[in-house]
Amino acid sequence: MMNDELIPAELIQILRTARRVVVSTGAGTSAESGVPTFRDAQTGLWARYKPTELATPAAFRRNPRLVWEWYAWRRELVTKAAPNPGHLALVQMQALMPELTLITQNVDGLHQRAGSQQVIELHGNLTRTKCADNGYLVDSWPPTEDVPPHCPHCGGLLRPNVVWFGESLPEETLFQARAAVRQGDLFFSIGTSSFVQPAASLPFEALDSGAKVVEINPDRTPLTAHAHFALYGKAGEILPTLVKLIWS
Ligand code: BV8
Repeated sequence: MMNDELIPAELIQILRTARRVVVSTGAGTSAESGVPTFRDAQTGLWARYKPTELATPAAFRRNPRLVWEWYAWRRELVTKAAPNPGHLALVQMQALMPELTLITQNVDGLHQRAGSQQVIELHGNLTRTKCADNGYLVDSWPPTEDVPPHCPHCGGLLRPNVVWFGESLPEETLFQARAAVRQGDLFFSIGTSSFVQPAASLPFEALDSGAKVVEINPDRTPLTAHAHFALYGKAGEILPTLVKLIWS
């Protein structure tokens, strides 16, 4: 918990009266679960690769085995990770504010494991696998030595069900996120460096719609100067404090 004085009373008042809250999270929300963010050096084996060089269709075409193994390593890491107090505070907020829409750039599924409902996953989910050729989700395949394994339906290569750099976000997902942002009266940007598009535009669309914007991040980002409130700190500390202050 962080000390209450660091939360402006005006923000508490706004939160108590907000009707439609939109929360948009990035990798920093999972940092306290031990899942490395994109800005941290990828630990160990992956220290020599940049995510933006691995999370692309070209990288998969060039070296499908390397990309598949990178995701297998992340899947393993994520499976062992547990939701942190920040994830759990968002579940409490959604229970207390049924109109709360949770949008995430994260592909780790930790919001759902914490209990959040109707999570809008802008960039997919690395615990789900799809065929690189026909795009169908594949939840099981026969044991094989092949890396990546092959689609049991068409023989194409399997890949993680995530949106790579240079790939468009699923239209319906982005449409849902933008509709929620347009109707929201309060927008939280939590644990994101606010660089990756089109996710990074959502808080600005919220500002254009007249919503109040709150950023939670230990560091400054391109959004900080435009946000109504910038709470400098960790999501796992600030969010539980917010929940306590609003509903105590
Ligand atoms: C697209 C899935 C159309 C894969 C990911 C317009 C302008 C400029 C560039 C572009 C543009 N439009 C498109 C682009 C290109 C590109 C892009 O944005 N590039 C970047 C590098 C500038 N965008 C795309 O390609 C998107 N597609 O626009 O389609 C199109 C089609 C063809 C050609 C062109 C365009 C698709 C983007 C999706 C990529 N997939 N993930 C995978 O995960 O493997 S992105 C991936 O990286 C994450 O999902 C996430 O979105 C992003 C990392 O960002 P963050 O989540 O913010 O994490 P980061 O590590 O950066 O920051 C962590 C933050 O947390 C820090 O600020 C830190 O201070 C803070 N923090 C740390 N600890 C804590 C904390 N905060 C709170 N608490 C803590 N404890």
